[in-house]
Amino acid sequence: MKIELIKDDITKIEADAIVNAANSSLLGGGGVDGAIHRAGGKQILDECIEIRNRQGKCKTGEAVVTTAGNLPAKYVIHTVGPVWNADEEKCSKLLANCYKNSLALAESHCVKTIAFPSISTGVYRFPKELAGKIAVKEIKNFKSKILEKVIFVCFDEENEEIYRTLLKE
Ligand code: AR6
Repeated sequence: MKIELIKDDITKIEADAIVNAANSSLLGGGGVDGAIHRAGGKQILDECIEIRNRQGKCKTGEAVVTTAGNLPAKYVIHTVGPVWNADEEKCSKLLANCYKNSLALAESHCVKTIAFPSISTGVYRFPKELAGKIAVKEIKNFKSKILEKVIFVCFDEENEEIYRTLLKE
């Protein structure tokens, strides 16, 4: 599986799936979540509401999938990252689950290319370096016959630098 790094707005990425750093309500918010819902249009929110009506809220570490409305991607995979707190071990495990569950869901939808933002490193204040390490580790550990390319989409220079260093190791 190929791994790429770019500094961009994830809503512009032409991958089969892009991942959204959502919250458990699935009803939108700020940051990358706000950007995806704004650019993708009402269809994404309508599908999120359907999912909520079917299964309730999305728990931290879990993921759900919708189509991508007006975005160039085919799917949006919404995953809920942990809000950073003193329990580093628990937060790390939950963040790892976001990547694992998003990748598994992508694979079950025959996704070949997927783009991830740096989940939890904005409003949820997860330390960027540790979040990057977890993201890279989970992607490298995921063995897939379907997925061909994972794109890390960094929005800020600090994350870009962190991922650049991690991917060289
Ligand atoms: N493209 C790519 N990355 C982005 C974009 C974008 N358009 N916009 C922001 N980022 P955040 P979280 C980066 O706060 O920490 C929302 O309100 C940003 O620089 O979007 O998981 C949700 O509804 C950061 O590195 O998500 C939740 O309530 C990363 O995306 C809560 O925020 C994640 O920042 C989730 O917080």
